Amino acid sequence: MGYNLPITGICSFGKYPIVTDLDTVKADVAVLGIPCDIAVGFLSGSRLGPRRIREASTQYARGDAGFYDPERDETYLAAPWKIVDCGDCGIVTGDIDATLASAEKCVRKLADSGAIPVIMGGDHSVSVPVASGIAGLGSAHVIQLDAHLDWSRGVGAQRYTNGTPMRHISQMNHVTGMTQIGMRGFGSSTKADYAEARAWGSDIITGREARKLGAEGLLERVPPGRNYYVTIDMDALDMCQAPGLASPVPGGLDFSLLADLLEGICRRGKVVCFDLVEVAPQYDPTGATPRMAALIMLHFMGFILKEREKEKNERH
Ligand SMILES: [Mn+2]
Repeated sequence: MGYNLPITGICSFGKYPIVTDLDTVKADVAVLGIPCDIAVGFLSGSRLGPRRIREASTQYARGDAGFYDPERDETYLAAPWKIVDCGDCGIVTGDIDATLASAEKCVRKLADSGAIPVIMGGDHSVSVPVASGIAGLGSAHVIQLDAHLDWSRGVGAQRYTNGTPMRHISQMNHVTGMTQIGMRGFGSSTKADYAEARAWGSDIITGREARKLGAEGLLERVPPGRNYYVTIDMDALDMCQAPGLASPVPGGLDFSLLADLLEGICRRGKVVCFDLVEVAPQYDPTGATPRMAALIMLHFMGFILKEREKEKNERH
């Protein structure tokens, strides 16, 4: 086969091995796409997120050697850590209930396998089956990075939109609390939604506060020592850093703050699952958004496994 260059071969996430039979996953991290964007009210297109993120990610593939980061002077994701790409869960065109049920089943299989599920949306409705799919991992504190609160009641009889996931997730028995970071912008959510989220017990940190606090200050607001499920809506980032989205908003976080925060979260407790949603690549002719998404995923996977590495070394 010759050299395994990024431009050759089959386009899996990070060029990691493909395992599409979810009953046979044996890995430390399992990447899965949920290409569903039928819950979006305005700009659809995030169904193409997983495909474009995979394509962008191949450029960075480093295989068993892992990734050296000169800023942290660490090598991440090197062997023997095993990462696999499980492809996409099945979706049912036009049927949100069937699609989310399919997604939940897939996420549960990954969680049961012992791998850390890493999920690519799709619109933010896919976080509902992600959160319910990891119920078997025990109680979890949810950390949401987003421009929007996503605590709406939905539209008419439709309870699932990309503006409702956090309300659904708050009702799950295994969810013990929530830190919501990055909220901002005119019309992001109603005053009543904010009041209800606060009354439920959510800690809401606006985009302006987040930039002021920095990663260290933000981490102090996260309850320590918990299992965390982290949901990254790419519109948490400033729209100039990630314009290919269903609902881009200015005044957001930049990559360095986000990366420092994700690294700190891994030290604060145990990240058991994360998802990254809302990349709609067709609105970004530069291709920067799926590229940013791929790099955020690789960094976060690296930070998570680095902490597990340190734990193992301390035990020996
Ligand atoms: Mn969202």
